[in-house]
Order: sequence, then C-alpha cells, then structure tokens
Amino acid sequence: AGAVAVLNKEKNFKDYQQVYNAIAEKVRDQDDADDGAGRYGLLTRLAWHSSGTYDKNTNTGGSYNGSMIYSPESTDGENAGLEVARDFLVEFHYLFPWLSRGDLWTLGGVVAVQECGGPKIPWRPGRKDLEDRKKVPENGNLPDASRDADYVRKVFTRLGFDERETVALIGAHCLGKCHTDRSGYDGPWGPSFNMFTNDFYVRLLQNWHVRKWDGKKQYEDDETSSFMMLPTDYALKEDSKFLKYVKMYAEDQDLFFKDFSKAFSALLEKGIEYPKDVKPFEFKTLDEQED
Ligand code: DDH
Repeated sequence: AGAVAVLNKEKNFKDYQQVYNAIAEKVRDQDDADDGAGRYGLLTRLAWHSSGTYDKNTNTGGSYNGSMIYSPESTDGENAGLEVARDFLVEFHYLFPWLSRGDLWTLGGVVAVQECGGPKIPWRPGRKDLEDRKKVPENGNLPDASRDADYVRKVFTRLGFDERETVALIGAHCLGKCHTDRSGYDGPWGPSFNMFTNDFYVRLLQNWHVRKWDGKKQYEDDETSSFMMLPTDYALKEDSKFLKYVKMYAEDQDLFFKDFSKAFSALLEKGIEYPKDVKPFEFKTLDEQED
C-alpha cells in the first residue's frame, strides 16, 4: 500500500497560511545570505531532494516520511549542504508542533518559489513522520550532475515525469548556486539567482565552454565567464527532444511558470495517496497580504 495522507481536521487554510508567513518572514530577513542568493535556492532544493527519492516502480521514497534526517539518506553526498536548510526550518517544528517534517520541508519549497516571484504552487498537507526505519530510502536515487541526457531521462522517468516536465523542473536552476564545499561545483547559473524566472533556458541557449579549473567538469559562459552550467544542464541542449522544450520555455516565461507549477506540485506529492476531494491550498505571498 502507498502512503496515505493523514489530514488534521483541526487545522484549516488559515493555519497553514500562518506557517507559510512565518517561514516567508524568516526568508525575507535572510535575503542577503549566501552572497545575495538568500534562502530561495536552498529551500527549493530541500523540497526537491526530500521528494526526489521517489521510485514509481516500487512506490517507495518521496517526501511523505521526512526521512532525510536518518542515515543513509542524511549522509547521501547529493544531500550535502541541506543540513543548512533543515536547520533553517527547525524552529518551525517547535512553533508548529502539529506539522510533520515532510509537510514543513515541502512547504518551505513553496514559500521559496512564490516569495521570489515564481508561480503559485498548489500544496496539500498530510505527510507523516517516519515510523518504520525500513522506509528510509537507499542512496542513489538523486541525480548525479556529471552524467548525460539519457541518464537524466532515466531518473525522471523513474520519478514518473515525461520529457517536458523534466525540462520544466530543471528550470529551478534559475535559483541559488553551487557550493564547492557541498557538491564540488561552483557558482550561480545566472545573475538573477534570487528571482524565479525563465533565465536558465535563455542562458543555456547562449555559448558555453568547459571551465578550466581544478574542480569537477562544469561549463562557463563565453561572454562573462561568471556563470555556470552542470553537465546534466548542458545535456538538455545536446539532446534534441529536451532542446525543443528548452527553446519553448526560453521564449515563453508564462508557459514555463504554468508547467513548472504543475510539475513541482506533483513532485512534492510523489508517493502520497490523498482521500478523494482534498483540494490543494494556494497560499498568498507576503506582498499580496500587505496590499
Ligand atoms: Fe539541482 N543542483 N539538480 N535541481 N538545484 C544543485 C543546486 C540546486 C542537480 C544537481 C545540482 C534539480 C535538478 C538537478 C536546485 C533545484 C533543482 C547543485 C549544487 C547540484 C550539483 C548544490 C550545491 O553545491 O549547493 C542535478 C544533477 C539535477 C538533475 O535533474 C539532473 C531540480 C529538478 C530542481 C528543482 O527544484 C525542481 C536548486 C534550487 C539549487 C540551488 C541550491 C542552493 O543552495 O542555492
């Protein structure tokens, strides 16, 4: 049986909007963190990695159990640095003790995307903290950035996504940056790394070369040598089926926002079964509430 969402009947939209606001205010306070990237990329990556362990073949993994604090998932090399994100959020476990880790981490991603100008991400609660140690996923499900297009296709097929959804999801690399002490890669994908835009695709279509340095193989842009692409990012440009969607999103930010919203929302719910008619919440941003 899959993981069935457990809905807290005492809590309603207002309660969850309150959690959203508390996280959003802390994110706003730390706007200068990480050399100006803020916390947008970091929290988006936590939501993604807590969900990205899902395997549709066995219907295991995903965000439901909030299992990333347990070994071996906690020490997966792909999760390096996410302890910073979990520490950022930990105070909200105490402020809102009725909220599970899986709900908190995925909601953190929704806050991050929406507060930096991204699309609304429909979100539902109901994840439950791990009760069975056997449900901690093995490592190896989160993608390795050194690989090619066929590998990327395989990972996202296992997650249950098609090519268009895959390209849409990777557009989240408009946010944040790589850290040499976390992944070994270095730098942001573009200059507007604290704003959610379609800039990742626009830049990917420009000219890139392999960076000359002692670190892992990554690309840098011909024009300024200030920005980066991972081998798996660059692979989207080398594969004609992926490239089609890269071009589509580079030309049409509204379409990217629409597709990203749907795919990211689905990603956060992989492996979770909802009782019928559970409508997702759509949270207001802090800005919208101040109007
Ligand atoms: Fe990613 N990502 N990602 N990524 N990712 C990194 C950072 C960020 C891969 C590798 C890396 C997605 C897909 C892939 C974000 C969101 C998303 C880093 C650098 C590596 C490496 C980490 C560090 O050093 O701090 C690979 C490989 C893939 C792939 O699909 C093949 C997806 C689908 C998302 C998403 O959110 C939907 C974000 C945001 C960051 C920036 C993190 C930060 O701290 O800033």
